[in-house]
Amino acid sequence: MAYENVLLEIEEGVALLKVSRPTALNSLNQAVIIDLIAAFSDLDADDSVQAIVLTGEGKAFVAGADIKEMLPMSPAEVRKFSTIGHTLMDSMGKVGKPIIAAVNGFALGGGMELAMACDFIFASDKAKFGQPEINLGIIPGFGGTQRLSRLIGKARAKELIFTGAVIGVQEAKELGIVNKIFSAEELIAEAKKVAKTIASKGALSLRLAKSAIDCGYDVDLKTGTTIERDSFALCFSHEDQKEGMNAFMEKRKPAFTSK
Ligand code: CO8
Repeated sequence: MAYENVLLEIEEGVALLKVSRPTALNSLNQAVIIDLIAAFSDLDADDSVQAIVLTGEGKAFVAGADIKEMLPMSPAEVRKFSTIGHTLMDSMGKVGKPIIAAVNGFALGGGMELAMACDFIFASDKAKFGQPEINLGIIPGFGGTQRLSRLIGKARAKELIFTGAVIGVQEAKELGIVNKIFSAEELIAEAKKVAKTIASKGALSLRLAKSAIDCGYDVDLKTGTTIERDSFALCFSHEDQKEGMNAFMEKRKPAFTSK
């Protein structure tokens, strides 16, 4: 499918998806969000893709939801807009392939929420993070009040959201928002390298690992370990399990076919 606001390259099992609205720092208007929903749905269905890297074109990852578009909205219109945003963020959790955020610059408001909806975040030394909505007289509306507190704890999330502070990448790493920092020049290559390592694993085990972690995260331990046990058993319905274990016994590298 053709998209107007995202760019897509696929190479060796890895999709590089770029939010591309650089004149407005890739801010998320409804058209960008609809393109992202379509792109993630297409990538989920594409068997040639095993892992996804999400980044932004130019100096921003995503500088938030589009303030100009939101300004005149009524509560009913903004609720609809928020619903589209939630649909995007929730759908990313349902994509059965790992999604790495490669945050190249500003990840503010809806941009930080988009990064947090990925499976993990790598960032360049130029990246900046924040939930500055409070400065606009609003609150995060694409899941930030929920995902940030789950990621870094309630009290730290409250400090960031109440102050609207924009923080640098070192602080974001210390808080546990960012997994790894790379130079701006190396970020995409390094994110693709990790994505290629992931792409060499079995598709079913990747999907089951992602869903077991995500579905188990918000439930009690007993329910979570039950989800894990059943997901683990499902691995044995698949050729990749035989291939992985046979390869170990035969002292060779596994060649997963994901059939
Ligand atoms: N929306 C619309 N346009 C934007 C946005 C945005 N979020 N961010 C930047 N732009 C535009 C600017 O207006 C400017 O346009 P123009 O050239 O036409 O004047 C262009 O991008 C370049 O921006 P700047 O000149 O401001 O660039 P600077 O390098 O000087 O500053 C900043 C960069 C610091 C990132 C600055 O642009 C900024 O503060 N942006 C806004 C950040 C922000 O507040 N984000 C949160 C938005 S609210 C939100 O995300 C809520 C999410 C939940 C929504 C739920 C919906 C229901």
